[in-house]
Amino acid sequence: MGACDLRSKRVFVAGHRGMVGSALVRRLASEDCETVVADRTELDLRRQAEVEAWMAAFRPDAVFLAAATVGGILANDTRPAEFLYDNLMIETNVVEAARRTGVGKLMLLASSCIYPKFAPQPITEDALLTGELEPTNQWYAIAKIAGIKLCQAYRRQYGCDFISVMPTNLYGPNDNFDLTSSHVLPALLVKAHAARAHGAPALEVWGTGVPRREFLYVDDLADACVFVMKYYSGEGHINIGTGTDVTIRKLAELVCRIVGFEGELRFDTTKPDGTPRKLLDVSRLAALGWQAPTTLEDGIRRSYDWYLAHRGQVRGAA
Ligand code: GFB
Repeated sequence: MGACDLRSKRVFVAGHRGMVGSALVRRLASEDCETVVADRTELDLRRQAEVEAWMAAFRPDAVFLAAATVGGILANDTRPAEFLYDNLMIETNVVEAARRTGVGKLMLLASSCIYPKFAPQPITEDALLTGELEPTNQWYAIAKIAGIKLCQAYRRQYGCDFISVMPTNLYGPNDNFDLTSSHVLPALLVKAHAARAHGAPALEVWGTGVPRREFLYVDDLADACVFVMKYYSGEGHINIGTGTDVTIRKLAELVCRIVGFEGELRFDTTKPDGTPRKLLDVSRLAALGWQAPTTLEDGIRRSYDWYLAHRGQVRGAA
């Protein structure tokens, strides 16, 4: 186990239609490897027999496990069974099939919401399982914690080079812009765009605006994942973030400035705030030699440009 050279390798990106998977496919285009993907119509990752048959047929050398049922705070809170069942099944099936077919290296992508609700900030990797989870996303968190543990268990028992990374809140091209299931950043872009277009006096922001969040542009995440895949091997998971965070109020103000909406912000405190803060400690990643190149402002501008160019095709577009 050790460094993983992707040259001439067949690399499976599970979840290539999602925001993260599609960014990984874009990033891998500049590596000298063969990227393989499977459409949802031909492979349902929640079905063990389908996953095992597909993996046996395609025999990838490396796997990025970026497939997951994901969503924002409301989707997590209202669809607990899907978030738990889908994610447990996807992880278990892909990890076991990877072992059976001799995959040389696998990376599982988890999420910063696996950490305790009141973890000391910035959150180091060691904070895992040291306290209670945030209730709105505990179902997703439990599934992702199981995924990390799966990778560790397969390392210990079978010697598989399976690793996991913990991305912070992500945004970028191919994000989900449906206001009922999206994360905050795409939601604010849609709302600010619609508010400007309709000359609305105000824009509604969920919660108090006080929580703090860290945001990583998804192409930076993909670059970090490829970097970690190549140069890291170990039982401990690695945080991936920018190392800085903002309040939701500041984020909304920044989005409004970029979109050109000049009305006021109205906070809907009947909606949940979620965890007060989740800023990742990224010193382990920095020590390996990677840091995020894209500023929040640049990333939001690029996301907004992407949204404007693809508005006709995305769910929930205004
Ligand atoms: O991005 P978000 O949905 O997820 O919400 P979490 C972040 C913060 O933004 C919360 C506020 O305090 C929301 O109340 N917010 C303000 C909004 N306006 C809006 C809006 O219009 N839409 C949304 N969605 N939020 C998720 C977890 O937590 O983070 C997932 O539920 C996952 O499991 C993801 O881990 C990264 O950051 O609170």
